[in-house]
Amino acid sequence: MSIFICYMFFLLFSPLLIAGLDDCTTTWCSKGGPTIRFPFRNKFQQPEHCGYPGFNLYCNKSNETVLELPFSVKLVVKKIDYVSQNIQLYDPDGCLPQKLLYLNLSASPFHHFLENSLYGRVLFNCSTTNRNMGFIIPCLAVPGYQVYAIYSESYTDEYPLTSCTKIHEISPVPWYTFDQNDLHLKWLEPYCGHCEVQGKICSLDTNKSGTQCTSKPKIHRSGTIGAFLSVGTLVALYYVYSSSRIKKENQATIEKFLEDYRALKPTRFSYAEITKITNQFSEKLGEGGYGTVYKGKLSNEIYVAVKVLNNFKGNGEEFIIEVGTIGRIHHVNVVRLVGYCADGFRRALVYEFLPNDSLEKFIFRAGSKRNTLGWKKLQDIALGIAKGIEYLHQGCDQQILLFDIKPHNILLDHNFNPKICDFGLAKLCCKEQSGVSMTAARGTIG
Ligand SMILES: *[C@@H]1O[C@H](CO)[C@@H](O)[C@H](O)[C@H]1NC(C)=O
Ligand SMILES: *[C@@H]1O[C@H](CO)[C@@H](O)[C@H](O)[C@H]1NC(C)=O
Ligand SMILES: *[C@@H]1O[C@H](CO)[C@@H](O)[C@H](O)[C@H]1NC(C)=O
Ligand SMILES: *[C@@H]1O[C@H](CO)[C@@H](O)[C@H](O)[C@H]1NC(C)=O
Ligand SMILES: *[C@@H]1O[C@H](CO)[C@@H](O)[C@H](O)[C@H]1NC(C)=O
Ligand SMILES: CC(=O)N[C@H]1CO[C@H](CO)[C@@H](O)[C@@H]1O
Repeated sequence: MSIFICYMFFLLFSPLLIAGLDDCTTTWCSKGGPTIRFPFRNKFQQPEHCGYPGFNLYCNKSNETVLELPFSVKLVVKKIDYVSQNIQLYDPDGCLPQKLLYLNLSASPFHHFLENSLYGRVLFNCSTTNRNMGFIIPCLAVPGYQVYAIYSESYTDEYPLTSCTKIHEISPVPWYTFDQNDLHLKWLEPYCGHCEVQGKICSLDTNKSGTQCTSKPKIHRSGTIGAFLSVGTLVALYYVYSSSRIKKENQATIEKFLEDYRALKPTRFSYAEITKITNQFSEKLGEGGYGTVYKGKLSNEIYVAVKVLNNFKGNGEEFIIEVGTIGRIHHVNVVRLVGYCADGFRRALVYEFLPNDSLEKFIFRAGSKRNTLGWKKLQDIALGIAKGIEYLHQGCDQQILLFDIKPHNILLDHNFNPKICDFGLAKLCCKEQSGVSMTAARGTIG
């Protein structure tokens, strides 16, 4: 019986061993570096048929995995997700904007990750500091000159451009690209994701024109196979089996993580999508000076609160600040921005939905039963709010000052953890700036 099991093991796993002898086998530039396999190949180590045109990687002297994009833009590969078909890159020199000046994806098989929310930018070289002008690109500065990036949609007459010269236009990229030194790209061709999901091997087909998905390479079985069934082989096979199983489990964990990670980035929605998410704005949650909040549902059973901004004043900078800063903040005590909508003049912000309403309801509307939450819970809530504020003041790249802290703007999740929301009146200030002058009262009474 045990011999039979062993034999089955051998039949199942010997193809894996034989596949290991193929010259197109998976490689790495360094331990823990991204795996290189079809459609990618290591262009200095593997023959051309191992990869798909345009998917050439190489290992540089410091064992980094390098992808060369048109035209001569060399970026280091951080991760490759073969199932979702995307690749994460960064600039080893820490100045991605400079690389973006020369990037032209139309001549490569790759596309930007969030293709429906790309922004073109115009770069200006300015001899004075213009605090409100846009993103500063520190790595392009020279003494006495700062370089600013401005969304090309909005730059024309709204910014003070005296003492600035326009130096470049950058073709559209996702908004976060400029401050994260990360470039996420995806590829649609060749389509191997379905093959990867099944744990099969994707490769060029025999005509070298398309791809094929094979479960295992062909092997020739002969009567002499039994001779290989030595105890040693079996032990080795068992290790191959168990380690490949562990690898698969790890892979699944990573896939899950990447899926969640993608959901962490705010998505851009069209107005039509917002209408659909909110089911024609059917469930109103609240209303304020800023606009109206509706309950909504994303396709994957996630509930959201959609704030449709109505008194949209100014040049959109406030909206950009909210999306650009709050969108990047992840703190348990700060409400999360899931997405946003900027469709013509219509602007909306999409936040995570918290089921237990605002703190105000529990403190003020509990009627005769005072302190329905209990002192312990109230203390936890107060501490949570303080942590959230502390994080906004000290923990982010840019200090965020809130001017509208009140029970109304503290939401509670199902465990009554507090989350700060409503940044409509918040102000951003630089770390060095010590004073912010505020003369008028802001916000609504609460
Ligand atoms: C390759 O290795 C060198 C040497 O450490 C490093 O400076 C460079 O940034 C690496 N990356 C690229 C894309 O050349
Ligand atoms: C790169 O890898 C090779 C072999 O794997 C190793 O000998 C070499 O020291 C590595 N170089 C660096 C800079 O880590
Ligand atoms: C990008 O490259 C394509 C062809 O390689 C060319 O037609 C196009 O004009 C280029 N775009 C830019 C912005 O340079
Ligand atoms: C900005 O202008 C100054 C003065 O002309 C120049 O020295 C500097 O290189 C410019 N910066 C960029 C990024 O072009
Ligand atoms: C390869 O090409 C031949 C002739 O062009 C065609 O008959 C065959 O179906 C092709 N095979 C594949 C797998 O595409
Ligand atoms: C008071 C109140 O509304 N509590 C609810 C908070 O959220 C959890 C989970 O949704 C509910 O079970 C509670 O009833």
